[in-house]
Amino acid sequence: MNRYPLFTLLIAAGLSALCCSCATPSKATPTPAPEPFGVLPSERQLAWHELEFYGFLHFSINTFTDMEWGSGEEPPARFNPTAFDADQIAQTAADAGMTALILTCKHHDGFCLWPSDHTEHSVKNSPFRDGKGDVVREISDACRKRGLKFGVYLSPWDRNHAEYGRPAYIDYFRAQLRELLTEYGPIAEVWFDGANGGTGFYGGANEKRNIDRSTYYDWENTWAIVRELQPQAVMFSDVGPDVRWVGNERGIAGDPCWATYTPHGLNGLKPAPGQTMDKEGQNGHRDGEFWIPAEADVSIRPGWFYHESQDDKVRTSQNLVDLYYKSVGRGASFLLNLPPDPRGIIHENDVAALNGFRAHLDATFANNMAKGARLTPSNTRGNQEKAYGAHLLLDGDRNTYWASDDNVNTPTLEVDFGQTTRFNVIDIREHLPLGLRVDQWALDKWDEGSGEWTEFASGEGIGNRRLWRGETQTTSKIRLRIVEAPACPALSEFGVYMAPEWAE
Ligand code: FUL
Repeated sequence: MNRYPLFTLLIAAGLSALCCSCATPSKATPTPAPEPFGVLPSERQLAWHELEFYGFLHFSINTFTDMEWGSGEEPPARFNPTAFDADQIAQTAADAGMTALILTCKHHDGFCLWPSDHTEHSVKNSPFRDGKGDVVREISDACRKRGLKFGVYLSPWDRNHAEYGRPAYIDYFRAQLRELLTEYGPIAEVWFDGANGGTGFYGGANEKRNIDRSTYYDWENTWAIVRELQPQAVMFSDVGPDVRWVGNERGIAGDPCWATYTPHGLNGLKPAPGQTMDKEGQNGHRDGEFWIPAEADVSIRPGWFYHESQDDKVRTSQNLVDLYYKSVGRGASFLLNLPPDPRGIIHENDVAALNGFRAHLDATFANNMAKGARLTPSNTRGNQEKAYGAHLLLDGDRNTYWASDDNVNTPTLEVDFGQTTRFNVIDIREHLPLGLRVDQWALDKWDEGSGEWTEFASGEGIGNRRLWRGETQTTSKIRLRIVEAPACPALSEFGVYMAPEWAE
């Protein structure tokens, strides 16, 4: 039975209604976080998004034979680095600001950089460390020593193996995968190339072996081995399942580059590595069925492997910075290949280009000018400054975010510097656990003369990171406008920077 008289209940109801409608809701009614929108990233993908910029190491017999694709016939004795130094390689990557390294443990020619129990075609039959060496061990250890994550490239295609194209090879491939995933500590990424099938040595058969790319590797069960042994590792291929190819080897993501994607097979076939409409990877799909973000891979030289003839063709620091903005700055990751030379180290010219790249980015991102500014959002979710306020855009924490009320999908954010300010880079990040919530955005600057806002930038999609870089702007305040969004935005970071001029 109700113990309270009716009027008491009415007063209580009135009070709580008042409390809900007043400017500062009571502590008892915190506004819940926005509902997630669309498909969402997994925990392992969220961790991968933080890596942003990392390196590829193409190193194998090709380094010594001046080849890009070895035929598989090369004797292991050809692998003979004269001054292999995993510490120099990993330190070069760390100094460049890379967060991980992915090593070609086995490229298409089948030579293994570790002493696999399942083949003689490996370092154990080379002069390297008198046949007792293990490049995978040395590189993975050197990475870990510096806090770099480690990833493995294991070519599905093997031009050396006699059984390639037949079921026995799949057992071999999987046994190798198990070795790499159990003997070398935590693995951050497993890289499955789409190039597979064709001519090769194949144990002396020297013939062409085509495979059915949809069925031969039985990818679902191959991927299951990675999930079983290294559940935190992401898998890369044309079709994911965790990270997709960006559809070109130029290191350039599409604009926009949605993290959502639906792989489509070629000619109506089931999508599989090497059999996908991979150009679609450049932009992804706004309404994609899966969260499979893009990785933009490119080499610092024309080739993936080292060639002395390319020593004077190393990308410039400026070019590398440009690629950074066109990959990381479009929400993809930047996978830059650094091919060790026949000494077994990263060549001086490559190191010099990386140093210039890093120095430029460090100088650019040293000072976020939004930190000294007054931020005025047009709306703060539930008026809850502490939980959803614009100050959270400046705390460097991806887990906090500025959000607006449900149905307030196009809020604005004014950033008042309090003085005339010059900048040429803007950095915006979405809170990914809540999905891709922004379709269109624009940036305005305040024009003192006319007393009006004028737009200086606009774009489609934000995602993990959206970097705008352009003409230097001079103004005392700017405004971010969310122009179109299917749900209230949740932005985790906002930055305003001045990139230095390049010295001639
Ligand atoms: C391609 C390979 O064929 C190249 O040799 C290189 O490994 C590149 C990263 O992927 O598909």
